[in-house]
Formats: sequence, C-alpha cells, structure tokens
Amino acid sequence: MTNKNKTLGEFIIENQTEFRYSTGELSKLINAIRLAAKVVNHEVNKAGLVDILGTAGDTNIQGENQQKLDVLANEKFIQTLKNREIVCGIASEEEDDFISINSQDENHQNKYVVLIDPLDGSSNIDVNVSVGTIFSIYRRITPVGTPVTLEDFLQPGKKQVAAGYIIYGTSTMLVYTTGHGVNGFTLNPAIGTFYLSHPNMQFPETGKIYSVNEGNYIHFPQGVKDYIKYCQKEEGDRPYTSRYIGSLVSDFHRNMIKGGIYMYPKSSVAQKGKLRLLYECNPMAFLAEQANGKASDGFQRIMEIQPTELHERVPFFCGSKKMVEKAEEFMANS
Ligand code: P6P
Repeated sequence: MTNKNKTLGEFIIENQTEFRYSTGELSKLINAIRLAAKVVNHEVNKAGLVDILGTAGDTNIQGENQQKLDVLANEKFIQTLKNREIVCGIASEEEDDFISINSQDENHQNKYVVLIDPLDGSSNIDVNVSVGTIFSIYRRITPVGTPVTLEDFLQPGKKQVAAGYIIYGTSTMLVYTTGHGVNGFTLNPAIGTFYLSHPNMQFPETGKIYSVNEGNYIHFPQGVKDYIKYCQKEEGDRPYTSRYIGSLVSDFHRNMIKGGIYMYPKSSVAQKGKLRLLYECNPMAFLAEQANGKASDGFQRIMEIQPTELHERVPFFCGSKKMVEKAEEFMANS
C-alpha cells in the first residue's frame, strides 16, 4: 500500500514490531490517544456553538484560569487512558498531583506512564485560534505490581518511548514519534479516520522564521536580545520573519514544516521561563530531535535535564538545528 492512503491504524500495526518492547501495549496506547483526540476534536470544533467557552471558574496549579475546554480535554484523555488498562499512571498540567491507575486485576501490571498537556494554548480557545494536546510516554521504572511513584514521572526526556501532539487547526492532525522518525496523520472528520499525510517529517536545517513573544523583550537575558537583533538585521538571508501564534503546538508545527526557531526564554519576570519540562518541552524536544531539529534550554539539551518536580518550568529553544545553535552561541557569549 502506498503511504498516501495509509490509515493511522494500519501504520501502527505495520510499525509496532519496530518498537523493541512491542507487546502491542504501545500500539494500544497510541490507539487510546487517537480515540481521545477524536473526542476532544469534536468538542473543540463546536466550542463556539455550545456553552463551553470561557473559564470553568477554577484555576489550575499553574495559577492559570482553567478554560472549560481544558477541563473537558483533561477529563476525556484521563478517562480514555484509564479505561484501556495499559497505563499505570498519568500526570497532567491540569492535575496538581499524578494519578495512580489500578488495573482491574488490582496488581498494577501496566508498564507505561503518560504525561499530558490536555489543551495547550487554551487562552486562544475563545478567539478561535489553533490549540493542541501534547503527550509524553515513558515505561515505569518502579517495579511492576506496585503503585507508581513520583519517580516514574521524573525521568529525563531521553527516556521517553513515545511523544506527540494533536493540533486542532484548519485541519486536525496527530503527529508522533516512537523513536523512529516523526509522522503526521490528518483526520478526515467525515469518517473519523486519521490518514498518513506527512510521512517522515523533518525540520529544514535552517529557516527564516523566529517565534518569540517580543512583548517580553526588555525582560530577556542579553543573549536573547542579541539573537533577536541578529534575526532582524539586514544581512545575508536576514531579516527573518517573526511569527508567534501563542500556541506552542501551532508554532512548532509551522516551524517544522517551513523551518524556524521557537523560543520561550527565561526572563526577569519568569526566572525559569513559562513552559513545563515534563509535558511540553520534553515531548516537543523528542519530536524535534527525531525530525533532525534541536531543543535546548539555551545551554544544554532539554532531554538531558533531570526533572525534580512534576510541574517544573525550563527555558525552551527549539527548531531548526542551525538556528538553535546560533541562538545558543549568543547565549554563551552574553
Ligand atoms: P505567552 C500557551 O499558554 C503556552 O503554554 C504555549 O502554548 C505558548 O507558546 C505560550 O504559552 C504563550 O505564552 O506568555 O507568550 O502568552
């Protein structure tokens, strides 16, 4: 069968032998995420029509207003993953602590933990701008047969076995990796099937787009200021174009296709930046590296960082390898 009309289901079956732990569990896990993505997509696409816009009246551990769709997406992913008895634990941006899942037989035989940002960029929901779900999957490290502990979630990104995102944009796409490259699947909403539309996605080695919230410019470290001025300078293939959607998944996806760099640096008002290491930076870093790109905190590889807290934040520079390296050069020289 040619790639062009392969479904996600067929792709998973064809490639599950590639995955060295493959007992079909990871395939079942990706399938569970596929189902949850369709359910959330349905809600996101009609958000403007039913009363689920606006905030749920609560704030999450990040101190951010929880949008109703945040809460719904969180519930749908947790419920879908729980029901399939593949996962022994879940951590979510919307949950203060991790969730331990006892399988039906109550002896914790499941091997995987999943970390999710159920609806990233949710502040864009009410203005009809693309949002996304980000997921990161690890094998547990504490003994099977025991309840998961925080240790199972605080693993460096290089230990991920799979990662990906769903982007609810002009079309809905599921983009993921299991360590054998990055593949993108587009949902045909008429029949609820994801088709392989972007096989073997790769970051162009360099690009002309830089994505950063320049409203924070005066608070940035000198190295970031110098890199932004470099991007804007009339020289060689510059000035670059500034594109910033305010939705990590959307900026990342565009930059992976066209070439570019996304930055969320630390600043005098956000000492560690804003993005969370475990369920935003690590999964996007895994995808970036699998797509021949790069992801760092400005100095070190994101996936080498040893996490210490579930919701910890790190500065994030991610995208075309040569652009990230140039930004790191300015950071090192400042
Ligand atoms: P700012 C969304 O809240 C998010 O986590 C990313 O998706 C996005 O890139 C960033 O924060 C936007 O943050 O401070 O520029 O509005």
